[in-house]
Amino acid sequence: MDTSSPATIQSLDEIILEFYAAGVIKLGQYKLKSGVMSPIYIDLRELIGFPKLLNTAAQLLHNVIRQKSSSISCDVLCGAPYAAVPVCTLVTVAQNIPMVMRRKEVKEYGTKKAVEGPVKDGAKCVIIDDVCTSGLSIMETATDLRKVGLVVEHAVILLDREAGGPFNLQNEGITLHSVMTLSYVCQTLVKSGKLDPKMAKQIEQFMASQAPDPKPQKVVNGNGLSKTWKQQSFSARAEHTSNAVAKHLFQLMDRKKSNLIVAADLTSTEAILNLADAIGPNICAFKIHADIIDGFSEDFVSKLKELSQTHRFLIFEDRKFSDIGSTVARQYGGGVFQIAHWADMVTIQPTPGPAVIEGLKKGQRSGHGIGGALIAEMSSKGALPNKENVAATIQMAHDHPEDIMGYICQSDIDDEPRFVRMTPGVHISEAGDTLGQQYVLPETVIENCADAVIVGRGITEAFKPSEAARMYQTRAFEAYLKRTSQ
Ligand code: S5P
Repeated sequence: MDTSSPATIQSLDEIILEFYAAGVIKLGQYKLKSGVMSPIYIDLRELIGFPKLLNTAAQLLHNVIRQKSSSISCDVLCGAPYAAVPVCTLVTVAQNIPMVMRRKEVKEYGTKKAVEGPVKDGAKCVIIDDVCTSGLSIMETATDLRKVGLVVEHAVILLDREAGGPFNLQNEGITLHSVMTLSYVCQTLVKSGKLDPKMAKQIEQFMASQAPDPKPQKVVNGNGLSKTWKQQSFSARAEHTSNAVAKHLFQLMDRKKSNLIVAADLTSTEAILNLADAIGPNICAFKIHADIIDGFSEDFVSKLKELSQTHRFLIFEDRKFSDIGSTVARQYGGGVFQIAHWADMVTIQPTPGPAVIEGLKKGQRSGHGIGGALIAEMSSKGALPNKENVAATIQMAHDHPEDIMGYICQSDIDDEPRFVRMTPGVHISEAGDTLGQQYVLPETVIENCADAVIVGRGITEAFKPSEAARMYQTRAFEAYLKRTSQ
């Protein structure tokens, strides 16, 4: 948010109050695109009734592009349809930069173009939008712009609703720049007496339920001693990590009250998408094996990504990368699956040594690092136990904190709070399968070594998967709460 000088803060406050008076900022109960009811609504379409305010909004956006000109290179602008088109037109005039228009509905006649205007292959296009919630609308626009050859790396918006938009977009290679945040708008309205503090609290709670909250927590016991990683809350540990994926996952687990990762080891795209939609609200991450899916396609990926944004879960590809750097760079960044384009997290076998991480970095396509989960210990019967290998795996994680977000493990292997521990081989029946899988109860693994449980057939083969997911979610999260209260 751009509040770099007191003069800017002052004028921004005044502008917010003018927006409020004009009905651009509304308080009440409004349905968002996601279907969620929100106690506050920002509707930039109202601005066209107030030319002076429309111009002010354009100037605010223009200032962000100008101030960040060293990082935002821009050959052409695109206002996200349709609310941002008028304001974008004013920015193109102020900046003297051409503009393209994206059509939401492609015409059945004429040129049938989805993007109108001066489209040059490789030209850098900056998206202008009013508000960002999860980033879905900006992504839809970016997808169409990219299809015609434009390069989209930045989006500039008026208001960030702080519901994970910047993270989701970074994941797609787009950096989001906002003029103001929803919390700042609320603070300004409370300060000026326009918003009742009780209502502000309600909005704050609504936002907390929607978005990650990076509030730091002190990490000491009542006796002043440092807490072990197991005693610390997810939100406190989010503060200890510089890894964007680990941070996001810790915050998501805290907000969604879910430390359940589902292993969706199904082979039909339809079954996988149905499962993701049914249990999306109960999970923090959705793990797949792309190479067992029949008919894996770009369309499947885009549907899964849409569900991940609607239900707020991360996509986890269990590829278990295990080769020399140059090979994994290709396996990750290209080939049939194009994993780097859609996976928030991937599993990595440490056996090739640090070269495997360097290779993945080379194949990287997103802006938030590879989200690597190092396989430290496996759940299968007879898995090769080797103390030295585990120690070397921990060292690899410590040497690459920007790219390694956590471990797949079966025991308490490390004291460092910044990594997310994920444990598979979890089921409410501890019988195991006929091919070497061994199971432990969710409570046991959370108490012993895990932050998140990975559950596959316990959910996918349940009579009612959504009920099973709810049950695993409750049991795993309650075990985490019990552990952190000790
Ligand atoms: O050690 C491991 C590591 C992994 S990632 N043991 C595992 O079982 N996994 C994965 O977790 C495995 O590939 C599968 O996708 C999931 C466990 O599935 P379930 O049906 O046995 O719960």
